[in-house]
Amino acid sequence: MDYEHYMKKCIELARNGKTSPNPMVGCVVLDKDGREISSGFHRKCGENHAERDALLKIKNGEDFGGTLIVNLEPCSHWGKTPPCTDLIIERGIKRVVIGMKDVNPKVSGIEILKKAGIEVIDGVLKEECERLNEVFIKNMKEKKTFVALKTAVTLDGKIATAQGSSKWITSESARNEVKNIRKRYDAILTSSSTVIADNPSMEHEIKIVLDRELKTDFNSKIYKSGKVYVFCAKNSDDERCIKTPVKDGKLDLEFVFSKLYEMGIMSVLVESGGILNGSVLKFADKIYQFIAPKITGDNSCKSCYDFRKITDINESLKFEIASVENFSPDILLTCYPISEN
Ligand code: AOF
Ligand code: ZN
Repeated sequence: MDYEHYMKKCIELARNGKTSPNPMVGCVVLDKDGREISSGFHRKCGENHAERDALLKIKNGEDFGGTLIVNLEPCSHWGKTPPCTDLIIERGIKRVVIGMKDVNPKVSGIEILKKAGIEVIDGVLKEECERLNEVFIKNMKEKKTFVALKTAVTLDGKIATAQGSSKWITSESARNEVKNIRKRYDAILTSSSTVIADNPSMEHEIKIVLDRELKTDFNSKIYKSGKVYVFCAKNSDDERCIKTPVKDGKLDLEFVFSKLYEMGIMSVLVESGGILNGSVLKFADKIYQFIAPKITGDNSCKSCYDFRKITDINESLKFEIASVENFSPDILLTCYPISEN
């Protein structure tokens, strides 16, 4: 049986959900002869889990002796919804195929299914399933917000000319992809310098501006839509402002990211200039790097990561490139830091 095919389908279904802080989960059900009879996904935190969504669409009995495929170990606890293992057992499913084990300590679904005499096949497309729920995994294991960084550079790694001209480095198709990427994150984050230099609107439900001195004009486009929070070192009566400690002359990012987690923001996409990008690198779980086939000029052009001085190339931060995609004429590299960093 080609379970990988169905697991891919689960992953695709799962992506339809806007589930934060919950995981993205999709499910396919086959009857006892291996024919697909139902599918479902988790739409939103608090609503039915993928398994329940798929099973409730079919008449009790049709799925008797069938196989259930799901990208995450079924839950076995009472949360906002009842345990999925109860329903799977009740429906007489005889085999459950799982992508990855749940990192939520409350869940021990595999054990419970096995005890009920159900065959469990675990680890099908495990890596893809873990990538799908990388935010949930980080949140559960580390109790921290997942930090992604997006940048768009020229072949010589520049984001702007010395005068700050940066519109537009990448093509329309790349910029459209940025809109898709933003949708996957609970919030986007930028700096006062970017707001002042580019006056972007950055469409999103939740926007974060790091503005130590409160230099930005609150009439700038970014403040016109969505919910905006401003991290600053000054006292302010404006309810959007969050007083933040300063470290080495800059807003303390450790504080910022832990505050975001406290606020229930499980993932954030940083879109800013070289200085903030450089400081964020230490926290970045993932980098989206668009590259445009252009060359700007000399060293007066702005570099995309103003990080640190090093003398030995072995000291550089190292990444794994997870994918290379074409957004012609540009490309997108998706990178993950290597843990030895
Ligand atoms: C989901 N959707 O499809 C599956 C989940 O509070 P609850 O009842 O929604 O439970 C949330 C937990 O259930 C979640 O942390 C995860 O461990 C498990 N499985 N969650 O939101 C799903 N299968
Ligand atoms: Zn469940």
